[in-house]
Amino acid sequence: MLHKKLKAFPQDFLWGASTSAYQVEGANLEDGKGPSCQDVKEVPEGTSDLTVCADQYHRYKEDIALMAEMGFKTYRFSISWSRIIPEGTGAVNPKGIEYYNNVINECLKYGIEPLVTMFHFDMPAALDKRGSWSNRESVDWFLNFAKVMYENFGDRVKYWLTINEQNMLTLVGPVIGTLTIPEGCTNELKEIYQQNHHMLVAQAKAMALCHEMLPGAKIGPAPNISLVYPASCKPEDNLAAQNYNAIRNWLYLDMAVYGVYNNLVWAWLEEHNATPEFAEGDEEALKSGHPDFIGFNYYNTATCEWDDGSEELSQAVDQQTARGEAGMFKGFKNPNLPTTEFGWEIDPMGFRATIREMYSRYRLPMIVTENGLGAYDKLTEDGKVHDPYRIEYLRKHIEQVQLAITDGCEMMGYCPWSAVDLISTHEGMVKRYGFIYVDREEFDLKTLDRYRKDSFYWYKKVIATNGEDLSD
Ligand code: BGP
Repeated sequence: MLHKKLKAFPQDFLWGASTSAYQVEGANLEDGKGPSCQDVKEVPEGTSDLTVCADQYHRYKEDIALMAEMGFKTYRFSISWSRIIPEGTGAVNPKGIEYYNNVINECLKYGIEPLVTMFHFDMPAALDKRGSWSNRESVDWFLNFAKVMYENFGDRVKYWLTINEQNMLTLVGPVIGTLTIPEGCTNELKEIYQQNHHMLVAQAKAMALCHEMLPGAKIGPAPNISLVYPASCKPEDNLAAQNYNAIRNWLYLDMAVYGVYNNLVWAWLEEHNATPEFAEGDEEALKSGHPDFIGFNYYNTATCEWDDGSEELSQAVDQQTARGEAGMFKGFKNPNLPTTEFGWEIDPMGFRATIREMYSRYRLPMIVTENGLGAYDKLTEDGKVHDPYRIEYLRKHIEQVQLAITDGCEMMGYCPWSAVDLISTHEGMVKRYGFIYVDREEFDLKTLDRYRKDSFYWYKKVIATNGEDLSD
């Protein structure tokens, strides 16, 4: 649709950026924090561990001051479960509560709305030992953690996100370092979708509890949504795209919003004897969630073609790689899209298409909780970081958000990844996303000083003009 006149971003649009606890905080075993699965995993060769990260635990004041300087309206960060409850269940760590109180208060001091992710890839290691999400009790563990957060922070936090990228936990758990399969398991697919089911129930219950305990707050899911294109206009490629859209995207949002399993995914799981078991009360619990909005991460679209099921397909490399499922779909390299230095396709127009599709399916306001470009940034001798490629990437994506708003989609905010440089899920420190450069290398911690990148000044102007001026 060509628009003659673009609609402006809403006056209360939440401009900000995102991070996650295990990737940014460091201090991973300090002040009573228990280890999470991220602290005990084997990190990919050549990449840093998660001991220090960007050291935000000790530098949150400086980081939040810089965010305030950029004019942030919101800061999306996550709360580390094992910093709050070191063993995952049981005793609460007062130092953990104190830390997040400080972060929240520091944000509010500058008028920055905290947007809190409750769970971002960091299951307490103690709970991993008890079977992680495979254990039915995980629903109660999570609900208890949610309650502790609502009790301690609910007087000030108005926006909550449940589980970051539950779809990626399910689809590419090993890449992120989160998949735990119990010994003796004979049907891995069933086990994974049982874990997924527990997360879905836990999420729905946490949303319902939020509404009960904090009537003024808003809560939503935060999956990674990438619209899937068919590789051609062949009818079978279109069916393949529908299959992958269901498995990758709609399963999670159909559940969060309507509390029902996507029928295509259910039929596929049936084929593999992998449908999850429902415990008593799950059906009602799933329908009781009712998110107030949808948070979603977008990096690029996916493309796939028909698969006739005759051969084994390669598995996904990471979050943004369309994998294959025999007889369902096969990943296809889209020849129309450029890629980042790390091989992820770049598709701003697909961002608009993704937003349009989500809005037509769910009719809920949406906030972008991640979007961004990972690159090898360089600090110059005079303390500058010239990142025109990031400015270009973000500009093109923000333009598409405005087009989607003009299309009639309700958008609440935009939080690119990431506020500050941090450790990537599996590609270390060298894959940088931040507006704020952190002076450290993969293994050499250097000064950990902060520097404003060129994109910092650019984003500051974007926010100051409420998205009207996107020029350099
Ligand atoms: C998302 C995760 C983030 C983040 C981002 C960039 O999938 O929610 O935690 O890391 O992707 O990915 P990567 O670090 O792999 O480049």
